[in-house]
Amino acid sequence: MGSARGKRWEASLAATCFSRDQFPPSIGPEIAFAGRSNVGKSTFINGLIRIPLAHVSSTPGKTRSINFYRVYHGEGFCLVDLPGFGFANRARSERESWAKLIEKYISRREDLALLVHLVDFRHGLLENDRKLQEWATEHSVPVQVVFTKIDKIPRGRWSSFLRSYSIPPLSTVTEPFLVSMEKGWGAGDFTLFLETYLNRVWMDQRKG
Ligand SMILES: Nc1nc2c(ncn2[C@@H]2O[C@H](COP(=O)(O)OP(=O)(O)OP(=O)(O)O)[C@@H](O)[C@H]2O)c(=O)[nH]1
Ligand SMILES: [Mg+2]
Repeated sequence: MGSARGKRWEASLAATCFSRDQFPPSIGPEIAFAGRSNVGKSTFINGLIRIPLAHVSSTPGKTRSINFYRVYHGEGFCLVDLPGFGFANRARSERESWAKLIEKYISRREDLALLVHLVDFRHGLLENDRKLQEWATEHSVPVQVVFTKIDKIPRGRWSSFLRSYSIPPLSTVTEPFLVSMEKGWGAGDFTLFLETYLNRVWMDQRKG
């Protein structure tokens, strides 16, 4: 799968933010990755840029800041790693401040072009996932659903799992993607989708 992909995207860390006033000035359209703690957001970003820039951990709650990765491809864009939500083992106040930071980002960030909503394929959309979908819809932010860790489910059950999760309302630009960064499955298809999506965003920007 990796060999079918084009040139590797050059990327670098542009900013690490714990509050809204630390968000960087505009550095192109932003593709943000959101989802419950431990679904594999940071792993997915590393898989897309094909170098381990984002920190990954088997302990949920690893990413606590919003991290902006600048990608030098086409006209330039940004991959944004959001802290995970819904992790019960953190203090309530800490969870609430993360949720507020994520909500501020989603509701006020003008450069946000697409919210990639990652969901563990074993669990499907839980209450917090539905909440995220509602926020995005309220703020007219396009969402693309990606199911992660599909290697944990036998292949023969993928389509029935997918059907059971695809009950409306499900906000997603195209059909949900099924990926496993552990195995490298689905990264190429998602990259192609993202390049097409970004071409449209850049074209719209040029039109003003
Ligand atoms: N089996 C399997 N494990 C995965 C996959 N993707 C990520 N993981 C593992 O899941 C764990 C969590 O991955 P992260 O990328 O840190 O998850 P995250 O969503 O960024 O987590 P937070 O930063 O805590 O919100 C790590 O142990 C990864 O190696 C996958 O596709 N398959
Ligand atoms: Mg992370």
